[in-house]
Amino acid sequence: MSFRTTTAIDYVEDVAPGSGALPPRAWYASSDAKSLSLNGTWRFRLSPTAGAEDDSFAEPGYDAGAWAEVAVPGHWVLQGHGSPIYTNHLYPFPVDPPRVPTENPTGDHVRVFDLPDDWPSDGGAVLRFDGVESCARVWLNGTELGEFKGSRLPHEFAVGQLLKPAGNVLAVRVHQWSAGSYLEDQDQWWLPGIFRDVTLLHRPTGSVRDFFVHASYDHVTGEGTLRVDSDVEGRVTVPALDIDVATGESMTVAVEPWSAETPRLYDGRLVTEGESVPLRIGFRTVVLEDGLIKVNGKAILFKGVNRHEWHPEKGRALDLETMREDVLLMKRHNLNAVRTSHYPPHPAFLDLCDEYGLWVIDECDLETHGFVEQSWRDNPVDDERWTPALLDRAARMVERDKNHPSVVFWSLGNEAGTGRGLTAMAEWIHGRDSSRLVHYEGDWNCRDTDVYSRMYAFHDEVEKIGRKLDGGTRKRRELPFIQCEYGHAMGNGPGGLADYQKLFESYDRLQGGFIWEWIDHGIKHPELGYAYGGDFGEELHDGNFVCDGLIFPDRTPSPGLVEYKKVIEPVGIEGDGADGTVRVTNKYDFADLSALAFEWSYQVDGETVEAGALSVPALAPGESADVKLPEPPADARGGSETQWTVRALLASDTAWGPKDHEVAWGQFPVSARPLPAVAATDRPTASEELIYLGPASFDARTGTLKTIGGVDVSALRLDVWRAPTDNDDGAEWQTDTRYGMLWRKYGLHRMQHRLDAVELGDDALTVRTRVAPAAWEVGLSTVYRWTSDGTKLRLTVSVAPEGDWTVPLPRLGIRFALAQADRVKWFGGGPGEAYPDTKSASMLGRWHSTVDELQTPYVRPQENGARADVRWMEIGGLRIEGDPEFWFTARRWTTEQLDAARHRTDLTPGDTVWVNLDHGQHGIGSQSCGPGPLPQYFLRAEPAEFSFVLSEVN
Ligand code: IPT
Repeated sequence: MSFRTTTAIDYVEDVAPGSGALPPRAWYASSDAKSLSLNGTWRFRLSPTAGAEDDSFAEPGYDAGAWAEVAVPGHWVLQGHGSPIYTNHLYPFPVDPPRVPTENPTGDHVRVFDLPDDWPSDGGAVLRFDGVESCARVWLNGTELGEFKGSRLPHEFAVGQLLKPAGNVLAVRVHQWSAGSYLEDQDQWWLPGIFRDVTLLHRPTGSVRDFFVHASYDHVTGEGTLRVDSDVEGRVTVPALDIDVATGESMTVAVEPWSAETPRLYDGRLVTEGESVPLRIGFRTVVLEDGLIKVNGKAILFKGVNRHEWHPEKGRALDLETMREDVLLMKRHNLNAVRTSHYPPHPAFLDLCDEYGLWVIDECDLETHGFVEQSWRDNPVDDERWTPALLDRAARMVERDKNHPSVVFWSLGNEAGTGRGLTAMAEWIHGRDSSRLVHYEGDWNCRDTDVYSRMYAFHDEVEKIGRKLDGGTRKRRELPFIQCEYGHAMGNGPGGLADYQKLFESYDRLQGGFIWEWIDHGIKHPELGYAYGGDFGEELHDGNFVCDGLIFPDRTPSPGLVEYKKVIEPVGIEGDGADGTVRVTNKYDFADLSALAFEWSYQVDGETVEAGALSVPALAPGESADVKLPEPPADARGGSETQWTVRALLASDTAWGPKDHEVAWGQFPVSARPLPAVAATDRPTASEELIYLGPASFDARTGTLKTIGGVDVSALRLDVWRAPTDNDDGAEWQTDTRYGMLWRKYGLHRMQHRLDAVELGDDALTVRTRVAPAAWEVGLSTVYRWTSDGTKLRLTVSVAPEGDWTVPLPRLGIRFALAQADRVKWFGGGPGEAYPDTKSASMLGRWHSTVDELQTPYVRPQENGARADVRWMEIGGLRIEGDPEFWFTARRWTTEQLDAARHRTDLTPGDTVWVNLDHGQHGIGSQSCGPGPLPQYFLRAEPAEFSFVLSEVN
């Protein structure tokens, strides 16, 4: 017997978007119509299936007093009811569209509310949901209003006729899984709940319903044209422009245009018979012209990031201050663009983008990535039954967000393959809004789009595209190129950003890109620090692939953001120390340099001896000037390393940054560093147990260093291992070699040190060893040669690879343990972490820190915290000078412990400090989703020799 019953829950698996809701419209705040926020504490009951409970809870009089409580906006799984699930692209349920599992966590929500005393009795009212995941059915005072899907899109219901002055019962049934889930397969946590605002809006008679602000800019005449279309007639005023016109009528006046760099907004008003609505108007024109994306007549360069909405405790329920924090952090780090991956954000975020100035690619709430596993068979975007749902989603995005000047592109969605549904969306969007361009990455033929967009294309391919040698369809060949995702910021990295930026700045067709992604989606966890995939016992999960942001879950910038800020800085500062000039280039697209103040400083051995203001002309975009630096300070000591530093700072407070905030900088050497020299005048002597040389003692049997003066040093030896980064490990689908895996295979984490000889010579102690892994023929013949002038100790390490090395080395240097150390001082790159392909932001100078502060707390622990180009450092009573410069890391745990740790809390600091002094580090790359390190950043197993001069600090 086989049958299927038709039940009241069929809507859950219906491909239709829903029923009962009002048509979509612009999201705006009225100046005079009342509204009532229904955010707050709601009664909550969780059921295991969609039909476990009947709908009697929606009846007035139902007593939900014994139910639990949840905060709205919020996700119930982050409030103690059930658990979050993280998958990247795999559906966490069987793929059988549009069916969903019987086990379908369902949250019944009830809120009882009174109308405020001054709530008008005339007109109507609308109940608005800004976001509910993934499917909701709604009742007010026992009357069903309808049901909807489209988690990150607004839905409104007309409710005026149902409202009572007091005791209104709003009941919402939310299902975690629905047909809509098939359209929402974004790489993020699955988090059911009413996670955005719920608001009751009074709609006075004669109020505005929907309106469309058309505000274009003619860069030839300098005039803007404004027309506000409204489905309820009224007048439009903009006092600063003397505009007072009827809706539907155009007016052209001289204006200052809006751009992300100069976000000029004009306050205006739309007044209808029943309502007054504030407008914030930005005049700008976006076109595709000469194969380029142009705004106000100029080609723009995106320096962008993909932003998911994330808060470590609240998930995707963000408050305004968190959104503002994101925007301010972006502006302060020189970003100019956001792709709202992969759904329209909370609408207030777009207000902030208008206000502070960010180009926005507004992306529709659509992704069907899991169908890739079946070669896209049954993909909803190529199945006409789903097209109404796709068009509904497109309309809800466009109508909601159409009045934001910051939005320059509509994106159809992400990773959904190709299909007729996408084409239908693009056609509808182009028809509805011809003032913006359409983006979608998934179709490399660009059938429906106005830009050729790719993700994670390697540098060489990007260059080929820049040179227009990539072929492709005729249409594609005429389109500009962006990387909607690149620079995968998972863990330590991404590397290679500067190399991308060089390409973007060299070829007109390349109009920049968007780093993946803004923030680590770690969930605050009492035992783990931050939880990631698998930490909630998920049956399927993708681990820490969800922690791949430029900022940590608590919004502290990670080194990747600091690097990106430097790479995309809007002012080029290149100097020539020898002739004392600096070439300043304005890399903005619209702004001149008048908002910036320039400053020069002169460093001797990393210490600033003199500084002053540098007068730089207010260069127009694209212009350069050679500016003469002052005479170098007369008292600059001879025989030292000297350099210039030139910085561009905010000349005064701006909306997003204080006066003196650093925007860009450059450094250039004047005289080179004298290398440390130690005369080998001391002769090693031996007792039964110890060998003595200068200030040091060694174990007589093994030749291992024991003390330098009063400082105990132990376990000093060659080290090639680093705790693999996410980028070292690479993603399993990567086709090119993943060295993190091979390093482990070849045993670089378990190298054995064979002692071959301890030789006491006239002027040196020489220790000969062979460092090699069990099971393999490869090895590193390693000689430690110690000399001294009686006060200082010099170690020269010579390394000669043996056998057939097919992998680069993770690192090459020495490591040792200090029984005690805390404060660290150095002259070299800083203040933050750097690796060969992530060191643009490493500034040469004198820095200090503590061992604890040197650590970069990646959510999944891994190699971190190296400082680059170090001339000398002091730690634990030792002074170490490098010949040549070196890298260092220092930690209160071993590399092996770091490697074994899965969460921050697995690392327990000990007193012993492990110091690595490296001659080389392998590049970082972006192979967790993208290219590995470029060849020039490889640390190849090659013969090497490097020295350190060690002495006790007095
Ligand atoms: C790409 C996705 O668009 C994005 O959502 C995210 O998953 C990112 O990768 C990796 O973190 S898809 C990529 C696997 C080609």
